[in-house]
Amino acid sequence: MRCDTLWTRARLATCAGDGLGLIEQGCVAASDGTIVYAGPVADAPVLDPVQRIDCAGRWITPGLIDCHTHLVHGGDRSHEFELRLAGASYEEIARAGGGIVSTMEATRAASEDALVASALPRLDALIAEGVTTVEIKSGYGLDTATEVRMLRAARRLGVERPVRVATTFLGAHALPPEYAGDADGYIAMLCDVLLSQVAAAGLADAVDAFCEGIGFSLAQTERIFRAAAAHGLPVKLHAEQLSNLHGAALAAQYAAISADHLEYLDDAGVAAMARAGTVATLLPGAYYFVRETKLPPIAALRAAGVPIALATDCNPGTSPLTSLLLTMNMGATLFGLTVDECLLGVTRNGAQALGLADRIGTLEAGKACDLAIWDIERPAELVYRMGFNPLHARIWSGQ
Ligand code: DI6
Ligand code: FE
Repeated sequence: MRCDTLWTRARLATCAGDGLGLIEQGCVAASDGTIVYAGPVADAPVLDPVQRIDCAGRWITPGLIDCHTHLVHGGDRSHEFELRLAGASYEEIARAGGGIVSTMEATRAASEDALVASALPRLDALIAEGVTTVEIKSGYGLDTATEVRMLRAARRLGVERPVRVATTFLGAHALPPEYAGDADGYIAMLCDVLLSQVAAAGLADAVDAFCEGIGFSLAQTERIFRAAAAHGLPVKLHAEQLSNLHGAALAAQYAAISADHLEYLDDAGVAAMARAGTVATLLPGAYYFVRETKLPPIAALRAAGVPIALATDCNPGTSPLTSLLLTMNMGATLFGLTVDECLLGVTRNGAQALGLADRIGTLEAGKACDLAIWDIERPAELVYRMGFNPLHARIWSGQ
């Protein structure tokens, strides 16, 4: 079989089938950016590659997937970090006009070029650790012009760098000051005006909302979900992060691809997610940064067979984190996830959380050739180390 590139003498964590799908003597072959073979050398068809790359026993995993970020935004919130160090809580700061609304002001003041320029170093940090797909949400504009500008900036990041960008419309992230006291009016504007514009311009791959006491109610979230469905867009949800509003169960009812955070998720929510095939995206960076103490119900999620994804939640308020490797370490250390769960959380299950399970997330024929090649002896090292990057090479779409 003729192919563009053959990576030989590799050890593979295919992340397909059971567990990590480990193969000691493996190879990967790709043509036109797509994997044509990934598996044991012994079972490989006769391959006639244009280019042959000797991996000298290094490990290959699927390119990593960060399935929940707020990478595009203006400004930072290091000042609020200092206030929190002095004892203020995240919710107190939010209610006092800080929080998401302060980032909204900085984002509204930034041009599209400025948004791209400020996001690039964060994106580059992720890429440097083998990330090949990143989800990016809007939600710091909270008006038509800025939400659209954020999504355009997110799309442009996928042109400026060799990375796949999945965009998510998060207009329902916080109530902008213009709509103070009229959350329903804001939701109506999102559903009737802004979402139509975003959908018509092809700027969003999914729709998200912040269902929370300091965010939007269950009823308001449901209106967003209905509008998303009318535009044929899949939904996901920030649910049960600070309290239990039963958002995950509502999301499951709307066949959400993921429900995210989930510290306060209850058994009924777990069962609803299991029935709907909704991925649980856990965000240990936010848990750590706001010093949350309530753990997501890991044992119940496992028992119900809910797929678990892990992501950075990179955002200026609750998770200024740009390392998916450290996220895995936190998933293991703070949440008690196994090495296999952490690695599947940033590969196969991350892909499912984006509705992209048919294209990325595993090393299998037919998937995009997104690879991370690591200087490690065992896959567990990717989860075990803190602040160390063993990436040897990163391949995106075969390049
Ligand atoms: N939950 C979060 O942790 C972030 N957004 C959300 O809905 C926080 C965003 C911020 O504080 O800027
Ligand atoms: Fe988030």
